[in-house]
Amino acid sequence: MNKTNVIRKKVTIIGLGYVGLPLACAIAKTKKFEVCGYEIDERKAKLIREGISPVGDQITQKLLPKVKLQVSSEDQILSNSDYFIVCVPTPVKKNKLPDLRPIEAAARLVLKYLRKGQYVVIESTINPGVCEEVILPILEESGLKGGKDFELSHCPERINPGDPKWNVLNIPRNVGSLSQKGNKHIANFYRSFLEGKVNEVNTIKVAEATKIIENTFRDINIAYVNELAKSFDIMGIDLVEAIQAASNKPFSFVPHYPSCGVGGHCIPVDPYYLISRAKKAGFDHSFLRKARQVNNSMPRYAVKLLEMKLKECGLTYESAKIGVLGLSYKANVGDMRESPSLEILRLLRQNKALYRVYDPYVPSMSNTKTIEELFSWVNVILLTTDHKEFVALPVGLFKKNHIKAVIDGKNCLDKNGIVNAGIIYKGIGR
Ligand code: SAJ
Repeated sequence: MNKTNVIRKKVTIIGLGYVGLPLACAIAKTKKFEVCGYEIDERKAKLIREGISPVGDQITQKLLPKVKLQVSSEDQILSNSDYFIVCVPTPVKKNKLPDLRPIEAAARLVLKYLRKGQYVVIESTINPGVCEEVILPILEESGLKGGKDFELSHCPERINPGDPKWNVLNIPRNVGSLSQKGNKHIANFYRSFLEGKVNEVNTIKVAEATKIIENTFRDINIAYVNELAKSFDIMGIDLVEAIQAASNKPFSFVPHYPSCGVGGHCIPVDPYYLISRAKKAGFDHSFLRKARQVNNSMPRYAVKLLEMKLKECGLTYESAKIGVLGLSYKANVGDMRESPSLEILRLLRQNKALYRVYDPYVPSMSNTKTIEELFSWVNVILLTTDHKEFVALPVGLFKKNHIKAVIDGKNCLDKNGIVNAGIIYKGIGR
């Protein structure tokens, strides 16, 4: 019992990954609730119990050692919860169709402990329809009625890994529920531990659609500049400079930049959820599918540029020694999910290329220990992740190690400096 002897409501978060763990810390920080976490991976659960965050989230690393969390990989921890918040992955299968098994398994766990008067919130990214067509039927196997005996809500997560400004506390959120009354309650529940605005939308489907729209918007805009990169490379126009110039238009231009590919567990995945659900309803999102094809073509495009530049400097796959800088999908994080680097390495192996890899955020998968060690062995550089350690690389390092060509897959290196040093440089659209 806490000081005021008020019985605190129990919140159980299912899935303590990059979404669930920051959320658990944000709720526990208020001391208004008894906060529990169900984490299927006992190794992660043990680390969290020891106050060590398995996710590189700044808020979590700051708060975890200070807050009280009960964490277990046994599902009994879900018993007597007043709120369940589901934060499990929603990936796609190899055939790019939604893989709802994790979220169905989470729904079945909740079903086991579902009682009248409880609230179930889904934070995982899902397409419109998943709550009412997949999750609700599972929960109603209890004989209880959603929107009446218990509430089902969707509050899409918006965690942006590695973002120094936006975090679980200050990011605005949207929430939709089966019933208006339940939605008001859940919105106020979130307002009791978040600083950001909590917006109530009219239906659960609108809430499901918001996140999908946000991420599909990003995917098509990246595909747009990736296709521009291919035409500007032929026309010899620096697309990156053109986009930077277009960005000084004070309204209605949102810059995105070409690169060797689109990775992560959101942007390259979420559009497939919408494509698949709309297809079931009889609509073919040909534009979204095309955007996915363009973005999926970029790793191969980067390797094509590499082959062009090898020829230009008189090298072949047999004589070139390629240094691959980067494994993770995004700058300054060690997350390799859907990373373009992995597809690029597969293509290099297919061509029997000689290569070394270095990613400071993924030492376990790097086969060199330092940037200097990699540079001392290679004669060509292929950058695939724009980590801050790579962006700052001095041109002298390239010169000292007699690098013949640089393929800049994230357009983040000192192009002019490298060119002026007499080294062949090729970016993506640059
Ligand atoms: N990328 C480009 N060009 C761009 C932007 C990104 O090629 O102009 C590539 C990145 O290199 C990366 C991939 O796309 O491989 C995804 O990058 P991202 O910055 O979108 O990073 P994510 O996957 O962490 O996306 C998250 C998402 N947040 C949530 O889903 C809650 C997304 O909605 C955000 O828009 C995004 O962060 C963000 O804005 O940073």
